[in-house]
Amino acid sequence: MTIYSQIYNLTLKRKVHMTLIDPASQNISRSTEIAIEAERAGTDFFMIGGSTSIDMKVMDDTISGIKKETTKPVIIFPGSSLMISRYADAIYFMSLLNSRNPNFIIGHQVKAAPFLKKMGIETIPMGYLVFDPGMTVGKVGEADLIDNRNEDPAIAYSLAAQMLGMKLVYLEAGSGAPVTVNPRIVKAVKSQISVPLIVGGGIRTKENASIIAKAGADVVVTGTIVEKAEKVYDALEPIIREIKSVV
Ligand code: 1GP
Repeated sequence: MTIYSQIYNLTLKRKVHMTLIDPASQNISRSTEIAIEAERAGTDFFMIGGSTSIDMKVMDDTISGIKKETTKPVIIFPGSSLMISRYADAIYFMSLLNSRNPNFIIGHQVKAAPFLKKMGIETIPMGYLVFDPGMTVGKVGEADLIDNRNEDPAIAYSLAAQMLGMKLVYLEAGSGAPVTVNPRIVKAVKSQISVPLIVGGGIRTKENASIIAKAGADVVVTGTIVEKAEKVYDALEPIIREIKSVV
């Protein structure tokens, strides 16, 4: 079964949690340790990447290290065309639709496509939308940040993503954001699209996670929490339990 089918089928049954591990934030053995603890805490998928560009060697070493020690699928969450690895199970073939720079919409994708074809890795087309406050990805991705108070632009972008054939829509507040994407916006977008909806950025408590899942996120992503926590399992387990309990 493809990784996309696994994501899709799981979202039909319950809310899904993904753990983002950014190889730029720690060394390889710490990334592996985080993955082991996150799996023990019940995460469903690993997303490896971030907005700081990392070379293929670090991506290869991080992903092969994680694959050796864990069983959940690994999906690349690329910040550039260099962030690819043959060890991953799939890659988000993502387009930052609200970037002012065409490289983030289609440029990196064109560069990476021939390599991805050779690797034979599964590509999952995803519309990636960065909201105010945007944080590093907003700056690096030169995003024309989407208003976090007004549903209409968010709905229009999400519908455009789906109409372009993208199989996932990701609403992003930015890693480490002081606020999440507005739950009102999550709800409005969810009511308009039929592809799975991913929400991330600034989710650090089980209360936040619950609000975002109840608003309509099919997949909730957390990253910073595992980088900051001394005890990854203790920090993550209550959040994941909460997400999975939302019906
Ligand atoms: C960032 O949405 C992810 O791309 C996760 O954000 O690091 O704030 O959990 P956090």
